[in-house]
Formats: sequence, C-alpha cells, structure tokens
Amino acid sequence: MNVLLMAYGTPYTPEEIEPYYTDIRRGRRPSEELVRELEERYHAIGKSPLNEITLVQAIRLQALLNLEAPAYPKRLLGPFGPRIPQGPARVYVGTKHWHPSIGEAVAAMHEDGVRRAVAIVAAPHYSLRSVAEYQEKVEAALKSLPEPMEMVWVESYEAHPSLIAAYARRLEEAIWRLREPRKAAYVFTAHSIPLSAVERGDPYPRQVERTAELIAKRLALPRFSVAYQSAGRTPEPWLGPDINEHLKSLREEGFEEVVVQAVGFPADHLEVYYDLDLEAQATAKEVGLRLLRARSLNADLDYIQVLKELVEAAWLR
Ligand code: FEC
Repeated sequence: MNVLLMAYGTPYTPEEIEPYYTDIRRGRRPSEELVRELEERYHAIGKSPLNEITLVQAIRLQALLNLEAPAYPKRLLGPFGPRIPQGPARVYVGTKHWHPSIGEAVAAMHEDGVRRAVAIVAAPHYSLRSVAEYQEKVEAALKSLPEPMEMVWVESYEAHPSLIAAYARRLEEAIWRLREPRKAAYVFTAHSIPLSAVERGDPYPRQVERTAELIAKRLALPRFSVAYQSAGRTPEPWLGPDINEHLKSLREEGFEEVVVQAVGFPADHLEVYYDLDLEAQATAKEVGLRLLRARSLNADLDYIQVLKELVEAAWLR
C-alpha cells in the first residue's frame, strides 16, 4: 500500500518566510508590511512545529500500516514492541506550500515504482480553498510523470467515528480543568475561508458543524458553537463568526469559562499557537473570560489510527 500524506507546510528558517508566503499567494509577492507582520507572528511563537509533526505522522502511519501483530503486550512497550514494523506499506510526505512539496513527493513515488496510491490531507474537512487546492497540485504533478499513477482520494473525514472519539478525548481532558463544566461555553474552531467559496457551494462550513455536533453529542455538552479563526490578510469578506468577536459575545451572554477546540487542524502550528494561544487568549483575558484550549491530536497514535482506517478503506476501493 502506498500513501501520499499531505499537510500545509511551514518555513524551516526565518529567511524562508517570504518565499513561503509568496507561494501561499500563488506566486504574488506580499508587500513588505505583510511579510513583516507574518515574521512577527512567527517570532512570537518561536517556530511552527508543523513540518516535524507531519513527518512523525507519516513515520507512525507507515509503521502502523505495516504492523500485523504486536510482538509484545501493548501496555509494556506500546503497540510496536521494540521493532519499528517494516513491510510493504510506504508513506510519502508532500506539503502544499513548502518542502517537500507535493510535486517532489509525487516524483519520489514515481521513482520508487509506485503506480497506485491513496492521497489524504491531514485536515478533516473538504474545502474549495483547501483540499481542492491540494488536488490541483497532485493533478499537476501526475501530469508531469512519464507513466500514469492512480490516486485514490480521501477527500474528507469530518464524521469518522475514530476522529470524533479522538477529539472528544482531548476535549474531555480540558473539561477536567473547568470549575463548572455545566456552565461553560464550548467552541469548535476551523480555519476561515473566503465567503466567495461558501457562495460557490463549498461544503466546508456544513462539514465543520457536523464534526462539532458529533463531538458535542458524544460528550453530551450542554451547549456548543462553531467559530472561525485565522482569516487571511486579504480585503475580501471571510467566513465568520470570528473567534475573537465570538468570545466577546459569549462574555456578554454571561459565560465565565470557555473551552476552545480547533477541530479544523489536527496539528499544532502557527494558527493554533498564535491565533488561539496568544491572540484569542488575549481577547478572552481582556473581556474577563477564562479560556482553555483542548490540546491537539498531533502525531498521537489515536489520530494515526484514524488515518490508517481511512487509507486502508480507500485502498480497497
Ligand atoms: O504553521 C505554519 O506555519 C502554517 C500554518 C497554517 C495552516 C493553514 C491552514 C489552512 N489555511 C487555509 C486557508 C487559507 C487561505 C489563505 C491562507 C493564508 C495563510 C497565510 C499563512 C497561513 N495561511 Fe492558511 N494556514 C496556515 C498559514 N490560508 C501564513 C498567509 C498570511 C495570512 O493571510 O494570514 C489566503 C491565501 C491568499 O492570500 O490567497 C484561503 C485553510 C487551512 C486548513 C486546511 C489545511 O491545513 O490545509 C482552509 C496550518
């Protein structure tokens, strides 16, 4: 089995911020002011761990796909035992906006003789401004190959039971830290997208709401809402409500504690560390709201199990 695991990508050094940003803007160079603003955000968080997390996700997924029977009891040594499983499953990493790029990954797969693979993005919701753009990049890479390669897509997995269980587990951990869980607000976030995509029928907001509803149902939350974060620095209108405005209105409604869970992103990165842990946290503080963030799935084995189930099902299609 062959898998192309994709994620957004992030710069490895401060010098790479500008070309990375240019790639996000489809080759249009951002103004100096925009670059400086983005540099400030990276300086504030230190460095985004996204590339490292994506790599560990890929290594663990490959190991889990190659695992047939644990050699030793799980509780002693984890599911792998002392040996990292070797076998026929191969996972390749491609990032949307940096290196290894999707084109580099597809070229490496071809070099290794891969003729069929499952393509999956480490983001559960389909959007014209996310998964569709990954698909365009994969299509372009496939076209440049001398022989055909078949790609079987996992386009979205917003309601996958193991994903819902994994998110619910992280939210439950945060609930332990609340003073009064029945009186708290629960907010699920995802990256905002331009409203123009929603007007073109993008299923994204419906899928984000579905994830939120299923987690809330699983934990019998008294109430929950969905908000959007990290709207881009472009003049067009973006999908809301924006998390910061939403926090202010929750406080006006009388809430004192809120748990925020970023369900649009399995991994920690700039948009989690800056937009939630610094910016939204500052907004909450300013209005007198106690904000707790549920920790991310990252490369934890329960998320890797989700990816494994999805790619195995797709491979059999
Ligand atoms: O840690 C890191 O360094 C990378 C964090 C990162 C993730 C991410 C995920 C998504 N984005 C989505 C949509 C858009 C649209 C635009 C856009 C722009 C940016 C910029 C940065 C950035 N995004 Fe991103 N996104 C991350 C980082 N994103 C930096 C540029 C500065 C800015 O505007 O804030 C607007 C593009 C344009 O200008 O035309 C649209 C979506 C996701 C979630 C799915 C995914 O992970 O692929 C949707 C992580």
